[in-house]
Amino acid sequence: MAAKSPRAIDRDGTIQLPPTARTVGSLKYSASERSAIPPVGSSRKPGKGAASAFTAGTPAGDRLAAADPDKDGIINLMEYALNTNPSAASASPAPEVVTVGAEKFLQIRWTRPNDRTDITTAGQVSTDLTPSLNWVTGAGNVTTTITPAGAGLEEVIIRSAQAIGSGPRRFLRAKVTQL
Ligand SMILES: [Ca+2]
Repeated sequence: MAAKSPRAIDRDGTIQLPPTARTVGSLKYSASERSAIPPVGSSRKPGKGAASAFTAGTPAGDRLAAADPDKDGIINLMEYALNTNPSAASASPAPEVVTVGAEKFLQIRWTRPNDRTDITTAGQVSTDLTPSLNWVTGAGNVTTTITPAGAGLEEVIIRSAQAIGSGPRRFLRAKVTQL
């Protein structure tokens, strides 16, 4: 396995995937290895649903934002952002190609509870996968829209602003930052 350097990405989790016109590539996660990040998804406010997203008895170390106790490659912070179960291996949202007018765009889309006010979620694009060096944001590059999606839910859509086939290969990812 090629050595990548998730260490360059601090205090965040990412999803990144190759944007080709023909395929929807596998999702890749890179994550902070920092261990001082406080747990996420483990102490929701009263009345906001489950007290913990973790299986009872999960050690404190496995509840840290950067931990991955179910070893599915998705750190807890991203599990929280994606609304997947941090205690059971989960599938990540499949990348999609969406048609807008006559053009096609790469996007990532998922639905989650609308109470994720303790994180930010933002799309980024890059022409390569050099960690943290070439990832860019901005409406001219990528859009991130979060809209209501029914009772207590919201839909996150991260979409490349570059139509497929209209420029160089680009990678797309969701960056989640704990506030
Ligand atoms: Ca995990």
